[in-house]
This record gives sequence, C-alpha cells and structure tokens, in this order.
Amino acid sequence: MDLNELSQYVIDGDGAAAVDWTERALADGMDALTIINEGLIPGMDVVGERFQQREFFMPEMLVAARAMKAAMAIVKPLLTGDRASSELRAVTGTVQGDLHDIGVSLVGMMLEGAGFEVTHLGPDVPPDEFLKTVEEQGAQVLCLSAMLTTTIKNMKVTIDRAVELEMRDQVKIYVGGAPVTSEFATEIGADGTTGDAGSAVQMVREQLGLAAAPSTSSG
Ligand code: B12
Repeated sequence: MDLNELSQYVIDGDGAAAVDWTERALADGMDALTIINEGLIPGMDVVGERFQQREFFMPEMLVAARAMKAAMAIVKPLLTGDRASSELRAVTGTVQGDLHDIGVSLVGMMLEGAGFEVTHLGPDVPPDEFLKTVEEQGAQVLCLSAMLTTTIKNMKVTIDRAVELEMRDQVKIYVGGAPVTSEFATEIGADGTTGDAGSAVQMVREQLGLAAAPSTSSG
C-alpha cells in the first residue's frame, strides 16, 4: 500500500479515508509506527508548510488534525498494548496557551507501550495542574510539549514552579515539540529533549535506569 495516499488523506482532511486506509494497512500487516512516521506525520508536515505559504488556513489545519487523530485512534491499541504497570507513571500535556497536542499524545502512547501508566492532560495546561497531577499520581516522569515559539516560555515557568514547590527532585521533566532545542532544554533546567516520540521513550527509560522497552509492532 502506498503511504503517500495516507499522507494525502491527512492533507485533504479526509478522516474517513484515513481511517479506512489505516484499517486496511493494519489488516495487510503494516507496522503501526510505519503508518505514523511515514504516512501521518509527513502529511502533517505538508499541512504546516502550506499554512506557512498561506495556501492553507486554520480550517484546513483543523480538519487535517482531526483526520490524523482519527487514524491515530485506530493504531493506538497496538502502540499501548496491555503493559501498564502500577509502578511507572508519567504525566503528559502541552503547556499553557498552546493547543497542539497530537505530538505529545503520541509520546504518551509510546510510553504506555513501554509499560507506563500515563495521565494525558491534553493541551493548554497551567503549571499547577501539571504539578498537582504529578503529585497525585506519584509520577516519575513529566512530559511537556509546546509547538509555538510564543508558548515554549511556559515550559520554564512550569519547571520553575516545580522548583518553588520543592518537587523538582522527585520528577524527571522532559520537553519537546518543534521549537525546542537541546540547548533550550538545558537552559531551562529540563532533564532532556528529543525530536520524536520513539527516541523520547528511549531517553526516559535510559535515564530511569530501566531495561530496553519491549518492541512495539502491529501484531
Ligand atoms: C495540526 C496543527 C495545528 C492544530 C493543532 C490540533 C491539535 N489538537 O494538536 C490547530 C489547528 C489547533 C493549530 C493551531 C495553530 N497553529 Co498550528 N500547526 C499544526 C501543524 C500543521 C501540525 C502539528 C502536528 O500535530 N504535527 C504532528 C506531530 C506528530 O508532530 P509534533 O507535534 O512535532 O510532535 C513530535 C515531536 O515534536 C516530538 N514531541 C512533541 N512533544 C513532545 C514532548 C516531549 C517531552 C518530547 C520528548 C518530544 C515531543 O514527538 C512528537 C512525535 O514524534 C503544525 C506544522 C508542523 N508540521 O508541525 C502547525 C504549527 C505548529 N502551527 C502554527 C501556528 C502559527 C498555529 C496558530 C498560531 C495559527 C493561528 N493563526 O491561529 C494556532 C495556535 C493555536 C494555539 N494557541 O495553540 C505554526 C507555529 C509557528 C511558530 N513558530 O510558532 C506551525 C509550525 C505551522 C507553520 N509552519 O507555520 N495548529
């Protein structure tokens, strides 16, 4: 099956076609991560480029996001499996003011697949909500996402708040999203960053001293 077709469905915002294509590809034995990394994400990248060129506007970006989310819902059970453990807990979400949450929900799904119980707070999360949830869940890991150059500053606000509440030592805080660099992550006192969900899980497991994650596949 041609993954470009799936990318095109995302670009067109055709959720029904994206879901149908994904279901057929999985039935054909295609790997869930191939579907995400080589079909859905490249489609979103084109949407972003067209938005930048002013060929696409908010409505196109929104329907594309909906199409991607619909297809992701089909692959989710294959990524998350049934491996959640009561000991490993993570909290994920996008910082205050930022409505982009597709990337960080993918990071959450991959962490679930690696055995974490994940509380996903979604987009636009204030610092205290992140930290209250970390406390309540006894989470070892907090993943903060931001996709806007105007909102990444709220990652620092969240980390500074963790220091203020004397929680910084009890939780590893990772940051990510398109505008985040490793220099920025170091500068704001995060424990690390990576550019994609797969390597994010590897980084988290390594830093927590856990063995390699069980492999994720479609079947
Ligand atoms: C879909 C989308 C939207 C959707 C979001 C829907 C949703 N529920 O998420 C909607 C329509 C809401 C939207 C709105 C806006 N958007 Co928008 N959007 C996008 C788009 C096209 C795709 C983002 C996406 O989902 N990518 C796919 C995912 C899988 O990738 P990802 O998010 O990068 O995540 C991966 C990595 O970054 C990493 N990662 C992510 N988080 C984390 C966290 C951790 C801890 C780690 C380790 C890793 C990690 O792993 C992920 C998986 O591999 C991008 C363009 C692009 N190509 O990125 C623009 C883009 C981000 N948007 C942009 C803009 C400007 C806006 C608006 C301001 C537009 C407007 N005029 O109103 C608004 C902002 C609203 C707000 N307050 O947030 C700009 C940002 C420019 C900038 N420099 O700030 C972009 C880059 C488009 C562009 N080229 O201009 N957008």
